[in-house]
Parts: sequence; C-alpha cells; structure tokens
Amino acid sequence: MKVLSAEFVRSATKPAHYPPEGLPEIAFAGRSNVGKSSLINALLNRRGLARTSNTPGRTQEINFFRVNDQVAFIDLPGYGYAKVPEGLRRNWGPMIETYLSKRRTLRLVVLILDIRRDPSAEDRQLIHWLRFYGLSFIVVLTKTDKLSGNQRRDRLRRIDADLDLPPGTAVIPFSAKNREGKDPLWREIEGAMRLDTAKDL
Ligand SMILES: Nc1nc2c(ncn2[C@@H]2O[C@H](COP(=O)(O)OP(=O)(O)O)[C@@H](O)[C@H]2O)c(=O)[nH]1
Ligand SMILES: [Mg+2]
Repeated sequence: MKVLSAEFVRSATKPAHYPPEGLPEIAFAGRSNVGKSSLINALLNRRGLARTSNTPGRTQEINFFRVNDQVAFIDLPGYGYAKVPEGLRRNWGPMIETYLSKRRTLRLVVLILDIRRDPSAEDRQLIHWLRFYGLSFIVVLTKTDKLSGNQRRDRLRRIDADLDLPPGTAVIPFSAKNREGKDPLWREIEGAMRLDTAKDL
C-alpha cells in the first residue's frame, strides 16, 4: 500500500477515550524494546511518528494512528519492562485485554517478537487472549539483521516449536534496519483490511 498520509489520532487507556469505531484496525503488540515503534515507522515510511526510544516501557497508553484515511494502526503498550512502576504494570493486562475483547473494528493483531529471544510469559498470555477471543493474528520476528543465516534458521525453528501456533499462522521475519519483511507484512495487513471482521464468525 502506498502511504500518502499517516497521523497520530489520540492516546487512550480506557474505552471511553478510544476514538469512535470506524476504520478497520490493525493492532501491534510486543514487549518493551522489541522494536514495535521502529516497525510501525518502517511500515509507514515515517521516521518519528511512533516514538522510538532507548527508554523502554515509557508508552503505557494505547496509541491510535490513522493511515490514508483507510486503516487505523494501534500501538499497544509494551510489556515486560521491570522498571515500569507496579501500578502501571498491573494495569497493562486489563488495558490490553479490554481493547482486544471489546473493539469490534479490530481486524488483525501483529505480535512482535525479537527473533533472538525466547517468548516471555506475557507473550504467551497475549497469544492466549488472541485465541480465546478468536482474533486473527500474525507473528513478526524482528531484528533479523542481528543474526547470521544459521542462527536465524535455528531461532525460527525454536520459536515455531515453542509457540505451538494454530496451523496457518503467518510468521514473518522482519528488520526495521534493512526493511526485510516489509512487503509480506503489508500484504497480511491489506488482506485483513478487506475482511469484514477479525472474529471467527
Ligand atoms: N538492529 C535492529 N535494531 C532495531 C530494530 N528494530 C528496533 N531496533 C532498535 O531497538 C530499540 C528499541 O526499538 P523501539 O522501536 O523503540 O522498540 P519499542 O519499545 O518496541 O517501541 C531501538 O534502539 C531501535 O533502534 C531492527 O529491526 N534491527
Ligand atoms: Mg515504542
């Protein structure tokens, strides 16, 4: 998809503050520092739209972006960062689960994992919710530029065995640095935009 416009809409922590439902929504989730903001910026060809930083765990709100007035990108709060205050950490689960379970325009969740790391308890919790609520999701393994070809094959095999994903779940190797995976990821997003709903009706 050719990105002609991409703009920040608003941040919210609860449904009363979400923008009205309208455009199909693609949500991005992953642990802090996984490269979520970099991935969103790479998809949108924008350098600083979704904030990238070396201070993980800062974004503790749900951020809504509008792309081409065609689709909304949702940057879900990162998780798993130890220095986030306890109150915020407790809030993460309900905030994300509420969004996932209530948002009727949600079409696809992109779960981002660092290809070098084993999935965390929170990654598994998220997959559990996605399956429980019958939401469509794909897995993106990012930072592939940091691995050799052999390491990459090992990690792909290991993560695949570890996650026990539903058959047919797309797993896309990605790098925000060299843009590997950008086209396949856009194809998944565009496919989801064309569907009526992410729920298994
Ligand atoms: N080498 C490499 N570094 C990346 C990649 N994606 C993100 N990073 C770096 O990882 C750090 C965290 O990225 P960020 O996008 O802020 O992660 P977020 O906390 O998940 O939003 C930053 O220093 C990025 O430059 C990637 O694909 N390759
Ligand atoms: Mg971020």
